[in-house]
Amino acid sequence: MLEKYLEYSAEVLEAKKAGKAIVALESTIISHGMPYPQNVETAKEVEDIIRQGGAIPATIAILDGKIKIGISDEELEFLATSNDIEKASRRDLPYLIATKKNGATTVAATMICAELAGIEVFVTGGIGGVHREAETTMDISADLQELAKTNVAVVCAGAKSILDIGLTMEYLETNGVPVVGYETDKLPAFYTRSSEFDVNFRVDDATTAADLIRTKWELGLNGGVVIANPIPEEHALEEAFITNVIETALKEAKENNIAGKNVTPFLLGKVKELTEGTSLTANIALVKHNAVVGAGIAVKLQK
Ligand code: PSU
Ligand code: MN
Repeated sequence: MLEKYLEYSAEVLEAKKAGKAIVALESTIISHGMPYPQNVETAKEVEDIIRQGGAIPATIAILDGKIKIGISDEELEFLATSNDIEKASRRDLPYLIATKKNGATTVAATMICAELAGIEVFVTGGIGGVHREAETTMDISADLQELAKTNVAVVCAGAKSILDIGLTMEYLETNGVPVVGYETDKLPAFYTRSSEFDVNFRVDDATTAADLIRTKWELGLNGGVVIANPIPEEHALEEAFITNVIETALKEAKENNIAGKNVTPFLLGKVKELTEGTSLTANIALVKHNAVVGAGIAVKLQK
């Protein structure tokens, strides 16, 4: 029944049969997160890092209404250059699939598709969360609800301070989602290695992370685990600089009455524009670092 919706790449299918570790990757970062050609280059490099780490990469996207688990070079190029790719979160999947459209999967949608494909680890840049002033806008990313119920571990560099990071942590706590610092006590804030918030738990190696994830699911405690891995020191941005940029982006979003699924892309686009490439370099570096850590955890989970 489900299988008719899924289409595996040859590499991923072979890995599944052989019982190899597989790591899911999202496509919003390709279609809406980075400019061309850096988006294609980064996606390929990240896939290679995962292979070097002993796992098989599965980039996930919706193409012609099929849930792609692993994509070809041509499909990657298409996702990276076409203007016709919807940002696809949980809500959008049924429509895009039923009407045979294209979609770049968010963290929430990638988690859903990864679970359908039996993939336990997912590597990305940053997760969505509770937006600032959510107490009046009610803007809370569907990523958080997905983390509450879908059994996929998400390796990321924390959450950007376009969000209310404190409220995001509260939401995750309410929903029983452990936020685990990878070699850190502080919650990373994407461009910076730390924030004013502590992680819930710290682990210093892939084995401990994998043990925690496996234990959660064996106990029947459904939902994700956030593995928060700080950006490498040499690529971290200066905190005052990025705070300033984010404040400006938030102000412009408000002035332009941006709402719904456009909020996050608008804010990310503004940050990109205002930082003239330094944020892109940082973004590429942190995703690659997350790939190293994610592959390591996936390999341990498979044992
Ligand atoms: N945060 C980032 N980079 C991103 C996103 C969030 O730092 O690319 C993307 C991810 O795909 C995430 C989505 O799942 O935005 C969240 O969108 P929303 O807030 O509309 O749920
Ligand atoms: Mn939102």
